[in-house]
Amino acid sequence: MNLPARMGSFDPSLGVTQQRSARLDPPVYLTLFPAEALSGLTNTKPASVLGIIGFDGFSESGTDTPYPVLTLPMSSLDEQKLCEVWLSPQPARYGEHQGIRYACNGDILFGCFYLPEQEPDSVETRTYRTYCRILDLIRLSGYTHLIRMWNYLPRINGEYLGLENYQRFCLGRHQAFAEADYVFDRDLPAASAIGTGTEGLRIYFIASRAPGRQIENPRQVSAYRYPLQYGPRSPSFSRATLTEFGGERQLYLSGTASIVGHETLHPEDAAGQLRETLINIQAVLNELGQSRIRLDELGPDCMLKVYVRHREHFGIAKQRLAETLNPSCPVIFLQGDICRRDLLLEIEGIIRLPRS
Ligand code: 3EB
Repeated sequence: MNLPARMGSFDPSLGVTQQRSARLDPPVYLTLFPAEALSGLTNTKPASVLGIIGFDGFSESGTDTPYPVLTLPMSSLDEQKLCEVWLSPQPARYGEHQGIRYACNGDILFGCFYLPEQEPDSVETRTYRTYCRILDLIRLSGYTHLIRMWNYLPRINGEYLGLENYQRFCLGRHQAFAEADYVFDRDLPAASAIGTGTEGLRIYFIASRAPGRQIENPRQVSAYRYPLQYGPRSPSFSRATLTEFGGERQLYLSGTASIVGHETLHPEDAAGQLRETLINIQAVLNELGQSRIRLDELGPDCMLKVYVRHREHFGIAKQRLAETLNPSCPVIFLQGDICRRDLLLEIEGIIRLPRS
């Protein structure tokens, strides 16, 4: 596990604000903390925390923290158990809207939602209703631009009446965006859609007051233009969103896989899929023009999250990434199902860019 240097000296007795001014400078939105160090964090300056995302075994969920907390039922594959701590350079305000817990700070809104399984409703209906609530919240709150969505659903590759759960998820999401008059090549957020082991739909997201810039990958057909063979409604997400808030420029990179055009390459070859995925990520980074950055230049203020379908591919993924990346770039490895059955892995990222 690669960790930013600042984490090695993390002292749980320090408040977040002190911690930030001491080491997290300039303002960082996302940082990775050892899960066991969090108790120190939660007792101090909670208004600087936008939210926390934990993974399997994380014990904070359901507690009475003022900020949103979501635990994803996915195993971390590295020994060190980390969680995502979303921080705010300004004090945050907290609220709840139709079950969505959120934090906002004048620039962005960070929201989490957990919907337990409800038998009579289909995946598409549950997804549609959830997306409608999210779109409702961002309209009402003034943080009207969706930047990034993380979607976690059970049995993503499972099939019911001839339609996969992922395709059903895509139906519901598409309907909500279409009804909200989204312009698909301008307004779609970056996203990930990953299968987890247990029941319930879990979504977290970032929306902002200022629009981000949608970025597509010239090596890939835009997902929202995939042909019908992948499902009756195409996946509604962009390859990346470029944002600027709090004086920072960040690229939110969607889950990226071994797809060229619209087809999966290297089925059953994890190393081949990893190589193709990195080429795809570099292709998106190249779309940044003047501010383009090389994958091997990503530093401690970036983060990559790698999902592998089968635990046995963790070793090869970790090794190949270590050969490519700068060791200062943090990487989390999680076990999760990828939305296409023939995909073995997927990589998403948050990339901080030099100031313009
Ligand atoms: C792909 O490129 C791989 O449906 O939100 C990656 C990231 C994928 C997000 C989504 C799907 C999604 O089509 C799958």
